Amino acid sequence: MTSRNLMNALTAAVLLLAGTFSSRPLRAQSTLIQNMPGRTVLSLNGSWNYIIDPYENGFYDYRREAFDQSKTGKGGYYDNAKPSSKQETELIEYDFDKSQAMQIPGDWNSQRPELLYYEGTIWYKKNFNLMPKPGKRYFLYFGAINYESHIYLNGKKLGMHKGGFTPIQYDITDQLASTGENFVVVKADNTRRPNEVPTINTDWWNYGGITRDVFIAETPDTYITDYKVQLAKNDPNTLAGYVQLAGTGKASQSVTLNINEAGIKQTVKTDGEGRATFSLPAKKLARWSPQSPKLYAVSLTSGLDVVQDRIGFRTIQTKGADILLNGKSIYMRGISMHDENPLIPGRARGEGDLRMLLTWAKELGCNYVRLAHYPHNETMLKLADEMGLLVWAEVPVYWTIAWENPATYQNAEQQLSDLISMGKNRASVVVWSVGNETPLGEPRLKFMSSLAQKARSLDDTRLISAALELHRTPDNVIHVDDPLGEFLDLTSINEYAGWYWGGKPSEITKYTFDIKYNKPVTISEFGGDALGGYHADAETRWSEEYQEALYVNQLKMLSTIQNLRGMTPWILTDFRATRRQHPVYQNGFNRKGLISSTGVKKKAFYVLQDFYRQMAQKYDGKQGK
Ligand code: GCB
Repeated sequence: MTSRNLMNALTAAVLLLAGTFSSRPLRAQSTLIQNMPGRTVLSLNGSWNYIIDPYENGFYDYRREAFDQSKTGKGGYYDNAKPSSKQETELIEYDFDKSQAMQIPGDWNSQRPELLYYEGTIWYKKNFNLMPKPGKRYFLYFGAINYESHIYLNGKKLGMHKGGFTPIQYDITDQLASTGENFVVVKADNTRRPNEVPTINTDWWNYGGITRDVFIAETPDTYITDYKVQLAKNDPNTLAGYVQLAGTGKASQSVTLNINEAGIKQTVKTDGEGRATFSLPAKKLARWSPQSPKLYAVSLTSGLDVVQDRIGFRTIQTKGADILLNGKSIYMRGISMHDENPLIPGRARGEGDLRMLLTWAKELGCNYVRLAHYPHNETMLKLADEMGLLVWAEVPVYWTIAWENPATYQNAEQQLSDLISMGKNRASVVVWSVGNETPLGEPRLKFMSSLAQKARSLDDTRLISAALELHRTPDNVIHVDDPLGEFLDLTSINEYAGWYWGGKPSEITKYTFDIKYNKPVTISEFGGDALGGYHADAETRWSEEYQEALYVNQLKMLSTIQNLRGMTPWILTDFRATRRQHPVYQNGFNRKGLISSTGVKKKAFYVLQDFYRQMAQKYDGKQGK
């Protein structure tokens, strides 16, 4: 045994004897509990100490064996070890408390210049005080950690999670220290890998770290773990749904659904599995829509548990070429956006940033947003409910991922299930998108159609789509005939005439469309780059005038599509993208934003705003809203 090994073994033995630590097997993450942010919570947002660990020394020993898989389970940075005497005679080569700190939620890239391009591991540590109360359960919640996270509480592993944009929850009731003094350690690793979702190649910044809220939620021992309260799919006059309890007392429990304002109250009993369904007349409920985003205070009560939510009620369906919201044909005046605040620039950190993005969309005249290309913050969906914006929500099945790898599929399906769980009570969410610009081919069709079917099986009250590609023939016809289209409710296409192909903006009106499916068409992307403040003529790339002309001519060209019922041009604001290298015009930014990275509206913004005024007039009979 080398002296280093001996040291590790001794440290582990000492810790084990001290009784504070013991190794335990890896536990699977519990399934997502509905509406965690709506619970009584102890926020762990704020300052977290961190250690940059590119060689993963805090995770592996020098033979590259994972410490947390060893017999003692000890030796990693998650021990948060301290010398037992002031003289520091023990060898411990890290110290969280003497390390730097950064703000959580927040990506690491935008907080330290040296981390702008960093891809690898960073460890985080936070202390917190919590005296557990008898009869209560406690759940540790992370809104998102990009990409792979290993989470430890008081030196014990809670689990590992993959996927940078979905919530992570662990029941920590039995791991909390009786003294009330606890520490949580997170290993976040944003290394890009070929078999992951997304894969190594994207057109957005690989922001790492704990990017969304962290808190501990408290529930009674038997608690409401899941619920859905929405209008029934085939009967808009019925409010239908279910409640699922968890915990020892979940069977044969009364659960009361209460919507005071509408005089709705119903008590149902759970079955042996803790599940109860309800169904009651919904005639009294006003319908949610972008013009009138009515939300009701809904409460669910069972024993000691009460969950409050604000829920809107609407129907969404398609009929031939039409998208019907509450039975009425609509035009989806949308815009695409990333979960990024261009003014930082970095991942949006919470309600303030998100509200700014949606306020810009409203100013543009939108009734719809495409939250590309991965699940956005749960808060975003709640804000969209409140502000009256329809939502397209998506999973990061982007470009070319490992279609034939079963683990990749499982991962994509898990992210889709978590997204649907997060958004299923939000009136704003009307489209589940299973991916973006995926290439034709059999394994991909199997992968994507399975995802579409999964989405439908999890939630048949919303539309299913994906952003498809097109192909052109020399007669200037744009064909849309991707076989995946059979499985989708909307035919959505990304189309870059005037930027990646098709000549100058003034030349693109020569194209016509040949679309195989008689379904509503939405253009999920079109656009071109413009450097805010750079002015030239309409034929000079990167100028605001070029982008303006591109929008004018795109709108002309698209008006020939009979089934066109909406669009989400690319994109609301400029955003960071590593592949965008032009030193004058891009500088690491995709400049297709209608709003620049300094928050200034470009000329094309007003072209789209004007068009949306006309469409609002045509479909809703009034301006702007
Ligand atoms: C696309 C992608 C989007 C890119 C955009 C672009 O088709 O879906 O993620 O950022 O084009 O700017 O090229």
